Amino acid sequence: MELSKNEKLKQDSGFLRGSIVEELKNSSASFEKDTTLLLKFHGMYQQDNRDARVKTEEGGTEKAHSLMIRGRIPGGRLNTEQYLVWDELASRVGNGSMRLTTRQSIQLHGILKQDIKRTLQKIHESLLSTTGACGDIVRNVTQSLNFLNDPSLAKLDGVAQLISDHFRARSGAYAEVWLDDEKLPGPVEEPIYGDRYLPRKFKIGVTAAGNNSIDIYTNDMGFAATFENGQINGYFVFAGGGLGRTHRNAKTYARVADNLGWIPASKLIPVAEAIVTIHRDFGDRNDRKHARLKYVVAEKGIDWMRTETESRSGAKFEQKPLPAWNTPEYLGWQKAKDGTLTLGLHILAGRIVDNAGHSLKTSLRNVIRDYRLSTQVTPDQDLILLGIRESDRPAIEQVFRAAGVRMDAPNSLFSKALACPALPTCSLAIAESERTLPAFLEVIQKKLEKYGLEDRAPTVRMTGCPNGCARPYSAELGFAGRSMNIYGVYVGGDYEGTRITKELSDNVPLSEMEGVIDRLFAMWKEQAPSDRFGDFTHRMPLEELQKALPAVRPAQ
Ligand code: SRM
Ligand code: SF4
Repeated sequence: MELSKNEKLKQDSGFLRGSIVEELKNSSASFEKDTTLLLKFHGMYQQDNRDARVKTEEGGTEKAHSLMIRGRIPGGRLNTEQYLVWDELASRVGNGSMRLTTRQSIQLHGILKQDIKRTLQKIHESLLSTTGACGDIVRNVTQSLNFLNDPSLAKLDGVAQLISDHFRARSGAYAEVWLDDEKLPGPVEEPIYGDRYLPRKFKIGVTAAGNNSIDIYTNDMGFAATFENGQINGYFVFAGGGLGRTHRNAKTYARVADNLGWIPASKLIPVAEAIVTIHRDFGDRNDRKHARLKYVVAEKGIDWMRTETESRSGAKFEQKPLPAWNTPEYLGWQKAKDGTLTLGLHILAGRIVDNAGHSLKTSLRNVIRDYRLSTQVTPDQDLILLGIRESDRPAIEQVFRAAGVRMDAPNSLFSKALACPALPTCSLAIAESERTLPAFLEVIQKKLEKYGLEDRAPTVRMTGCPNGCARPYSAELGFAGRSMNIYGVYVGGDYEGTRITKELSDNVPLSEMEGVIDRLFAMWKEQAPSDRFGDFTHRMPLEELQKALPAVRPAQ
């Protein structure tokens, strides 16, 4: 069978080189379309600000192209210098903001083509990279939060790093193109990926069993460590999770990963490699919408997946009881086990920027620089400052207070809410998300207060299209853009992140949303006020919940 366009492009790219070097030399402000597909493997997306158009000499308008770059930052851990490099680049070559992501990374938007090489070099000099942050490859590895500096959890630093390094592209393309390293003699090989890499992206999370600060079930593969005498003695292994879907395409769906069982610690890499290569060999290379590992697991079955993983890795899965999950609260000041303090800062939709009366970016830079702090980005788009001396707390508080930055958790609705960037940067956005979130949350908060339910605010997550980047399908209440000002509404996920939502409707106009939320909360208050919203809506039959929808909805 003939290869699909993407597969052929990867195969013909000379292990991700394509014509990037040549195009960097020309005067065009943008890269060719095919090249933009390869650039993803190098950690960047060509975008245009969809609010802005530049005037052409002929009097028309055209897109103003720029690049978004995303870091490879295993576990979202950055030392002082690394944070400062991203901060400085955001102001110098980016659009002035840093965007913390739902996979514990950082994105910079608005970088011009001519600045990209030097930008990547600066990141490389700080011992971080952007390689493999996007593309059909293993992406940024997420890791549970260790805000109390727990020595057991700290063992996961090495695990996330090991997995990240193991699945890093071996091709010399990144070093040659961006870092001016010389081409190595002989054919460059990708021992794990091969010349067509994976059929699609692959996401991995690492945590301690019982600690679901990473939304482990939404990953292609997850490892939940168990401990004996403070050492990792094994892992529960999860495979086949993912959220991306397309409206009204039943072949695509969100799915929670299956628990394959427990393996001893020594089998970590063989099992990880077995699962990644199952995706490589069985993922659908003809239909990118159906190419994720979750479809292989769903269609071939969990027993097949277990047996195939065992035969490729030589491991044997043991079936053991899984500890109950919880999601630790990290916002605000806390005392770590080594006597230092940590400060978890809530960053609405992950956007670090200075606004009038709220100098978040500048104050963070000053505090991190002056007190030599390390940081961890969270999968909920927040930032934890680590290693603060108790004696420095008053001065740090003063800096944040003067900058208008609050240090405690805002109300529980805002604390847990997520939104993807959507408009104006995301080329796939069909509705607003990040920009509309604050006003949207205000409406929900008022309804919670109306019914006296604000202490049990649901996790609310919003996206500008069905791809699910801010994990709306594992929220208690999710919204995914269907078209401008129209959203799909999803309910029934759980606070612990083990369930996928059900679709209440894929077609609710924003103008009707307040009424829908009001009626849903009224039902919740009347029928199960002591339950969490996600548990209540999970239990209720869909037809009952759909009575909250407006009588007349837009044409399908
Ligand atoms: Fe995502 C594509 C932003 C996490 C599912 N995602 C995109 C792109 C790159 C749009 C594009 O392809 O042109 C978005 C860039 C927007 C912009 O302007 O910055 C984008 N995704 C994000 C981020 C920044 C959202 C955020 O609010 O933080 C997250 C970056 C994570 C990172 O650091 O690596 C982000 N994306 C996710 C997640 C959540 C996760 O991985 O934990 C998902 C759902 C889980 C999953 O993969 O199933 C997700 N993004 C997608 C998809 C749908 C994939 C699918 O299987 O169908 C796309 C579209 C695609 O790949 O074709 C996508
Ligand atoms: Fe873009 Fe859609 Fe992802 Fe939002 S969910 S960032 S709109 S691809």
